[in-house]
Amino acid sequence: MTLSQQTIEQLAEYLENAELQAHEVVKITEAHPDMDWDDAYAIQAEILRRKLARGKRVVGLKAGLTSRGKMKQMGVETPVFGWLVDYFSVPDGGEIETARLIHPKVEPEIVFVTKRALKGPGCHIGAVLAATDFVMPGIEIIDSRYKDFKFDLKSVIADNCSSSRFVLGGQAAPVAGLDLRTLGVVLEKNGEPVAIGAGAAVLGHPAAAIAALANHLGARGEEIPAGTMILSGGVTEAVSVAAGDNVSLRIQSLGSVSTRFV
Ligand code: OOG
Ligand code: MG
Repeated sequence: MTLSQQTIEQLAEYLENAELQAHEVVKITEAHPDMDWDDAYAIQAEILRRKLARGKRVVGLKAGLTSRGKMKQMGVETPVFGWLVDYFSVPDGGEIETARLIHPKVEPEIVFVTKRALKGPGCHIGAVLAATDFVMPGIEIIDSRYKDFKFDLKSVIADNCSSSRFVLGGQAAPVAGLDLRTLGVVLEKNGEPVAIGAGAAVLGHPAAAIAALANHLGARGEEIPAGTMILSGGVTEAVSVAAGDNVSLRIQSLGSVSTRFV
């Protein structure tokens, strides 16, 4: 850690205000080039502390930057982890108020729900599959608070990995009998396919993203509790959206999910 508690609190307020007021800000590493990863996660945790103090609840976790497409698009190499709170959740087919967001993008995700706790270090895809209750399709709406959606890893971690909204599809599939690597993923905007991929784009196997999250939390003495919903990371690069757009996601064997930007 290189930042004081006071600076961590100031940066958390700066980033949370940008989210709540839907305005973009200069990335925090400009003023704090020496901040480290622990500082970044401490700012992220402080934003969550502020929300919990206002009565918000955590409803899920996420891994991000887990696919080549995403890493290449954002110019970074390492997965990142964040949290999802209650008001991020949008029902399947529901509307998203674009004016409340800055410059939203959508990405197709394979979503896990656990039935047993997962703890690192040493968590692997076998443990993840054994602890998975079911998987579902999910659209994540990311909305970096940084100018032009450009950032470095520490800045994006502090900004809770651009988290903004998510939409879950209603069909819950058990993982037994599914090969998550070869599941086809088609993201459509206004009826046109705009991003196409398969599960293996996410770290070779989407369960590896969940194992990486368990190992990240394990290094901090924490675990993924039973019954946790987790976004495993965009399968393809993210696609910009604007008011008027309809977005739907189809994942082979997992059904579909959609949302509208108004
Ligand atoms: C960071 C968040 C990435 C994913 O699935 O890769 C993410 C970003 O690209 O803004 O949620
Ligand atoms: Mg994502």
